[in-house]
Amino acid sequence: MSEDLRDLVRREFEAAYGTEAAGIWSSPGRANLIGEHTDYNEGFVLPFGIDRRTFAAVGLRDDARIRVGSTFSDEIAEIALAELHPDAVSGWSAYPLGVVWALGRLGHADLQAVPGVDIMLESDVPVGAGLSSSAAIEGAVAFALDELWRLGLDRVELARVGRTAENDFVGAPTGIMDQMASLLGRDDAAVFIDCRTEEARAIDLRLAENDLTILVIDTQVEHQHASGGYRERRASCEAGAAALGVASLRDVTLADLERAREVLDDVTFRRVRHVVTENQRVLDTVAALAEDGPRAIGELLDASHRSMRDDFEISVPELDLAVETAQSSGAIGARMTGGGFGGSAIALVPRGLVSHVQVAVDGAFAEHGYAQPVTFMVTPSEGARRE
Ligand code: GAF
Repeated sequence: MSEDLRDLVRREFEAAYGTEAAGIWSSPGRANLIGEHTDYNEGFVLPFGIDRRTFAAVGLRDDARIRVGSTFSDEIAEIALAELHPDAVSGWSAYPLGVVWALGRLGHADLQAVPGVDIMLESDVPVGAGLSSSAAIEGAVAFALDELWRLGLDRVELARVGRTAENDFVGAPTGIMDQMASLLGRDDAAVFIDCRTEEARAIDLRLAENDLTILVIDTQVEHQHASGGYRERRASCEAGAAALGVASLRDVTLADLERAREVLDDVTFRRVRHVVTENQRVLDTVAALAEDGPRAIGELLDASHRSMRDDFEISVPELDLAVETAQSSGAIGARMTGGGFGGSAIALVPRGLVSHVQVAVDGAFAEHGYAQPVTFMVTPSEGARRE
C-alpha cells in the first residue's frame, strides 16, 4: 500500500501545484506497547512506529508563502510564513503548519529568511484511532523541512518541534512520546524513552521469531487530546506532584505510595498510583523482553490495562470489551493504547490465533450492540525517512 501512496502523493502534488516535488518524506503512526500517561510526568514509555505512514511531497517556492494540501480535505491552506500564528489556523492543517511555526519558535529556522514551501500529504494512518496520525504528519513535515532548509537537526530535536507544534499551535497538552516514536522507530523494535532526559534506545521485540504479532483493535470510538479528559488527567498528575512536594511524578516511588494515600484525596491518589506503577511496568517489560522475550510480557500488558481502567479511568466499555475478548480468545496480553477515551487496543497474539481473536472480538462487539471494530496487524517499523 505504501508504494501506491508514494506515487499518489507525487501525482497529487503535481496536480495541485503544477510543478514537481523536490522529494517525498514519510513518518509512521505509533502504537504504545506500554507506558501510558507517563510521558508528561517525566516517566518511561515503550512505543513503536507502525507500518502505516504519512507521506509528504514537498517542494521549495521562490517566495515566502506556504501551501498545504492533503487527502484529509479538498481545501489547500495557504498563508505567508510571517503570518503563521496559532490563532490564524484551525483544522487538520494546524499540524503541518504548526511544525513550520515551531521551527521558527524554537529558533531553528528564521521564518523571515527561509524560502516558502508547498506540501502535499497522504496517509494510511487511521485518524482518531489513537495511533497518532498527528505525530506522523509532524514527523514527515519536520524531517522534510530539516533537509530542504538545511537545518541539521537530530531526530530528538525534530520530535521536540512536533511536540511544540502540538502543545502551542494545535493546543493539545500532550507529552513527547508520539513524536519520539514516529521519528525514532526501528524495524521489529520498540523505543524505550526516558521522558525526563529524552534519551531513547531501541529494544528488540523479536515478534516474528517468537511466532507472535500485534493486533490493533480500533474500537471506532473517536478520541481527542485537545479536550476534556486528557487535559484533566494531566492536571490531576500535576496537582498530585505538587501535593507530594515533588517536581513531577517521576520522583514518586512505589514505596512512597503509602504516604501518598494519606496525603492525597482518593481520586488524585489513584491517578498517581497509575503513573507510579506504570513506570515500573515499563521497566519490567524492558527487562522481561531482554531476559525472556515477548512471550513473557503478557501479564504486564494486562496489568497496565487494569490500571488505566480502574485507577486512571481513561478506558471506555468498548476498549474493555476488546481487551477482555482478546485475552480470553488466545492473546498473550492486551491493553488499550494511547491517550484513551476511545481509540484502539493492542493485543499480543500468537500468529496462528489471529483470525480466532478477530472473529471473537467482532462477535463480542455485535453482541453488545457496538459498531463493528476494525482489526489489523501492525509491524514495528522504521521512523521518519526520505523515500
Ligand atoms: C497521547 C499523547 F499525545 C502522548 O503524549 C501520551 O501522553 C499518550 O496520549 C498517553 O500515554 O498519545
